[in-house]
Amino acid sequence: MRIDKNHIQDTNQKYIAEHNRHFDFLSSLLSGKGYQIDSIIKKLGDFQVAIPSWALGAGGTRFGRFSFQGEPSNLEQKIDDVGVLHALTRTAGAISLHIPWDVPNDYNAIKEVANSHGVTFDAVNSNTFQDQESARESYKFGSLSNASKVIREQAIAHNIDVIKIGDKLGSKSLTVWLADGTNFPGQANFQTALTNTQNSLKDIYGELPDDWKLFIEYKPYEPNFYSTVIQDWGTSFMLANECGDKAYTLVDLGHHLPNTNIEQIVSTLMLKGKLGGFHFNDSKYGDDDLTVGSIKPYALFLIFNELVYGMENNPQNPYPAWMIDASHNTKDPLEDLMQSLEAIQEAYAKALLVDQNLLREAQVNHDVVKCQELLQDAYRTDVRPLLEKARLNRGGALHPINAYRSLNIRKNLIKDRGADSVASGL
Ligand code: AOS
Ligand code: ZN
Ligand code: ZN
Ligand code: ZN
Repeated sequence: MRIDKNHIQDTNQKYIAEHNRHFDFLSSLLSGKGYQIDSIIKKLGDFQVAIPSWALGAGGTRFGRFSFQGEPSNLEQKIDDVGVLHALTRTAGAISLHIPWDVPNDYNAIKEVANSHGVTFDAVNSNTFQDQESARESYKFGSLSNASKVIREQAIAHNIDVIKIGDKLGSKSLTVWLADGTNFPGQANFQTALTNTQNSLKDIYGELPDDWKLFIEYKPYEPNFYSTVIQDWGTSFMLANECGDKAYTLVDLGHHLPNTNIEQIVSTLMLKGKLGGFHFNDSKYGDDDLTVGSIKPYALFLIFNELVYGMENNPQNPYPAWMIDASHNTKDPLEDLMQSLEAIQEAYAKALLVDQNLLREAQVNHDVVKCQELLQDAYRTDVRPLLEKARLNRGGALHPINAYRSLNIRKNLIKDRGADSVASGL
C-alpha cells in the first residue's frame, strides 16, 4: 500500500482556497506582532515523531482485544502504515520497534521498505515484561531486578540482543521499560531490587555502541500495584547518572500520579542535560494511553513550553527522541495517530508563540497577571493554518484525516490484507 503524491495534492485542491484565507489572516496577525512565520513553519516541518509499531493495530486492555480490519500482520506492513502516516502528515518519519515482536527476517529488505517511505528507525524497545515461548526463565517476579542471577542474566542478554538488532537497522537508542515491582508489602527487598536493577543496567550500558543512548523509562504503578522498582523520574535520573553520559531519563506523559507537574519535571531534566526521550499520550486517570491532546491539551502546551525553552537554552541536553505511546481499541489506529500527531504539532506551534523575552521581563517584574496573559495568549491562538502550511510545503495533506478517508485508505488496506488480519505483538 503506497499513496501516490499526486493523489494527496488532488485532495488538497478542495481546501486550498480556504487554507490560503486562514493562513493570510494568521500570518499578517503574527507578523504584525513581530513573529518570524517562516522560521516557525520550518521548525514544525522538522519536528518528526516516531510511531511505535504496537500502535498500528487496534489495542486492547487486559480484559480483551478487538482487532481492526486491515491491521498490519508483519513488520513490513507496519512500516507501510507508518509510510501512510508520514505521506499524509510529513511528521511521522520514524518507527520505534519492539523486540521480540518485530524481529526482521531480512534486514536489507526491511531497511529498503523503510527507506522507500522516508522512514527511519528510532529507539528500539526491549521486552522483559512478558515470557517468550522459547524462554528458559520466567519474569513473573521481575527481570533486571530479579533476586535470581540467572533470570537477571537472561534479561540482560535480551537487552544486548535488542541493541544488536537495532544497530543493524540504524537505530541509535535503546528504551528500557521494566514491569518489575511487587504486588504486596514485604514481597521483595527494595534495596536489593534497586541495586540489582542498577547493576543490570550498567551491564547493558557497557554494550552500547559509542553513538547510542540508553533511555530509562519510569512509571509509578502497573502492572504491579504495591511497588515499582523504577517508580519515578528521580529513580530513573539516579540510574542514568550511575550508568554514565549516554544514559538518560525517558518521560512518558501517562506515567505520573494525577496532577503531577510534568512540565516542571521536563524542565529539571533538561537543565541537568538528562531528558533523553519522550512518550506522548494523554490520560484521565493513569497510564491510559489515550490520544494525545484528547483530555488535557493545556497541560500539553505547558509541557511544550518547557521543551521549547529547554531546546533553546539547554545545549547540555541532546535533542530528545519523540515518540507517541498510545493505543486503544475504539478508533481506526491510523486516524487516531493522525489526531495525536496534530495535537503534538499544535502544542508545539503554540509554545513557539510564547514570547520568551516578554515572559522573562514579566517574571522579573513579578507581574503574575502578565505572565499568565502571555502564556494564554499563545495558547488561545488558532495555529492550525501554520500546521497546514508546514505539511503543504513538504507535499503532505492539508487535512490528513479527510484525505485518508477520501482516498479510501482503510478500504484498500482491507482489500490487500484481508478483513481478519491481526497485528502481531501485543
Ligand atoms: C509501558 O507502560 C510503557 O509506556 C512502554 O513505553 C510501552 O508502552 C511498552 O513498552 C509497550 O508495550
Ligand atoms: Zn511509554
Ligand atoms: Zn505506559
Ligand atoms: Zn502510556
